[in-house]
Amino acid sequence: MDNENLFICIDHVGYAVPDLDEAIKFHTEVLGWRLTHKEVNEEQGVAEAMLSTGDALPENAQVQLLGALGPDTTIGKWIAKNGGRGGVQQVCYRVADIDHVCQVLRDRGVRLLYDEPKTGTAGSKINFAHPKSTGGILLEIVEYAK
Ligand code: MC0
Repeated sequence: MDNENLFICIDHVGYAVPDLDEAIKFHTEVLGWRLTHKEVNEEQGVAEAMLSTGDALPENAQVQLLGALGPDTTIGKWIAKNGGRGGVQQVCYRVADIDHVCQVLRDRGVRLLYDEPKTGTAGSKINFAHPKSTGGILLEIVEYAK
């Protein structure tokens, strides 16, 4: 098997949170993370916040807080299944070329959720590997907007 480096780094760990404002407050005021970005992604059903320890383009892994836009969204259902509590919902790997990486993973038997990447944080391209094909972890793959 070709052992090229598919992933640049862990981009972020995504936490599902029942209350986004409360989670931002805890992560900034208690844990000392810095809020760098907030947006609503209707397609994914989330209001999200990115937290960093670095500047502009993050060199260190970030924390992503994911609040549900409603009970029937992915995050809403995940929290309900988790007894109303938040928790680690995903780990995200950063890549340079998402089409290439997704094709390599498909060829190796990994189940990608989307045929084509969708839009993620700050105009990035994203896809997900289903937890049933990764040993139980929901893996997001992100290519930053140029
Ligand atoms: C479900 N399962 C998980 C899981 N979600 N395992 C690990 N991590 C998770 N997050 C497992 C369940 O335990 C169950 O296993 C099986 O998968 C089916 O669960 P389900 O509750 O029926 O869930 P589904 O099938 O409705 O949804 C799972 C699926 C979904 C991965 C398809 O979460 C999805 O579409 N995720 C990708 C999109 C996403 O996460 N969007 C929100 C973040 P058992 O063994 O009980 O059968 S948006 C985002 O992250 C963007 C903004 C960004 O970063 O740019």
